[in-house]
Amino acid sequence: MATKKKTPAKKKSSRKSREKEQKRHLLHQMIRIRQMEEKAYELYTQEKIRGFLHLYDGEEAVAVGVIENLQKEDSIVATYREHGHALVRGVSMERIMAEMYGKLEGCSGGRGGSMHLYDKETNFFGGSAIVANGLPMATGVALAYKRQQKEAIACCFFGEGAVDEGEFHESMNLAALWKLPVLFVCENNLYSMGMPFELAESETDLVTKARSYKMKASSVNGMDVLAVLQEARKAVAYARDNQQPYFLECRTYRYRAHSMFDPERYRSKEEVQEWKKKDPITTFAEKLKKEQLLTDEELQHINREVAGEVAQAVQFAEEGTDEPIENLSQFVYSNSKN
Ligand SMILES: Cc1ncc(C[n+]2csc(CCOP(=O)(O)OP(=O)(O)O)c2C)c(N)n1
Repeated sequence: MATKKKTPAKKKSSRKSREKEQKRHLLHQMIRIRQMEEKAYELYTQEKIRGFLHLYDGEEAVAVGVIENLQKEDSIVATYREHGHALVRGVSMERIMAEMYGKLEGCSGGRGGSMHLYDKETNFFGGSAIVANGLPMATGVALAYKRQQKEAIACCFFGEGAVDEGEFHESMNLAALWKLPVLFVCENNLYSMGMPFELAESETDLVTKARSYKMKASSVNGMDVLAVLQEARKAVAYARDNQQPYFLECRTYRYRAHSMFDPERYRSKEEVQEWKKKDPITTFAEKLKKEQLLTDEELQHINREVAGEVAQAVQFAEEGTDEPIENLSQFVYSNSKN
């Protein structure tokens, strides 16, 4: 049977509807992260979530824009500020929330908590409390992929605070020297706890720093999801096609305190407010409205739908199982049961 050729007008309209779908998907993903984090904050103040909690509000465009470009077989290594990365990678909000509650149904069986989300299904290798710890892990994963002749890449997210650490330099050097397919994504939110970036670095141009390892590198506005999406697309393709590392700096900002114990004496409220004017979600929603790809009603609908997902995740965590005391020594010693 002869296939009908699409007329230019039809082609244009299907391109437009694909574009609309993708842009709304990006917005939806960022809203999912934002609402989940807002709820986590609330639950922490109610002592439902305990231990440390590092929230990602303000930085959503980075995780969403980068992860959108990854394939299923690629892997992700992140930091303790990783709820959003796990979520957009495909770990369910229910399992993330249950993990924050320390319940058995959590993605790390309730053993990791907020900082140690892990999921084998989606190649999500955590979640780690140690600054810069993800870089050598991702480098090792990429080395394994290369030796197994897989097409996959390892994608590593870390803050600019990690750039001071020896592990950063060791990993960058080996990844470049051994030509490993790692995408190093630096989420430069300007503060490492209370330490401003410019007081910690002799070279604040991170692209220059990365290039000193003969690594291809670029920098992007991390508050703009489309800019991140496009730059990460090039970076991912480069790493995959050339079997080489790539360093991508995303310039962003965290709205909340470093963790839940931080009086925030290192910055002013005005500074935070200024950054909020560049909010990745509201600016993107406005842009879509201007382009007539989104209406106010549709935005409300997305927000309501996500609120329902959050409520369901909380219920799942509330109803989850506390680990029995007999399990206390499990996974601790190599000769223990299980
Ligand atoms: C090796 C190590 N040194 C110090 C700390 C204490 N610490 C925890 S978070 C943090 C700040 C890291 O900031 P950055 O890497 O910029 O990431 P962000 O928290 O801004 O996302 C520090 C110094 C740690 N966890 N590990």
